[in-house]
Amino acid sequence: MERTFAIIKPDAFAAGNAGKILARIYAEGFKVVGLKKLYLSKVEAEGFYHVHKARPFFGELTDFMCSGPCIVMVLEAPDAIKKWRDLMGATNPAQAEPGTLRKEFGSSIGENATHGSDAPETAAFEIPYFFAGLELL
Ligand code: FUP
Repeated sequence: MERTFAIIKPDAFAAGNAGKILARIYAEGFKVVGLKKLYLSKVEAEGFYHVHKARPFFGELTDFMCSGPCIVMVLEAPDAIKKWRDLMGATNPAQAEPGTLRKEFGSSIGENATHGSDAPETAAFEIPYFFAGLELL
């Protein structure tokens, strides 16, 4: 079993798509180990995306992530990191495969509906950024 960190981003939450995305998560066989709604501050969004600090889109990205509430989750499944990345699809919804969440619910490379850890080291930072061990029993 593996755990990954996932977000239903503010665009998808505001559009009322959280329920549909959760239904896909369950249908694909993930166990939802942790889940909560948050309204990130700018500082919290900047800390989460610190690896992108030098990128030109950092300001826009962090503004977007604190533009409204989101849902943060820990998902568990065999090969969960890759399985969730595959279900999300490409970063840019225009390049995402049909049937993927970003294709269905994303509207641009910035407002792309979902986030997922891209590697075990990333998940190891992202999960405890949002969840205490006691919230993941
Ligand atoms: P991903 O792992 O698919 O979420 O993609 P990245 O880690 O490359 O990027 C993180 C987030 O930055 C994306 F979800 C959206 C945003 N981004 C942009 O806004 N513009 C870009 O050119 C690339 C990424």
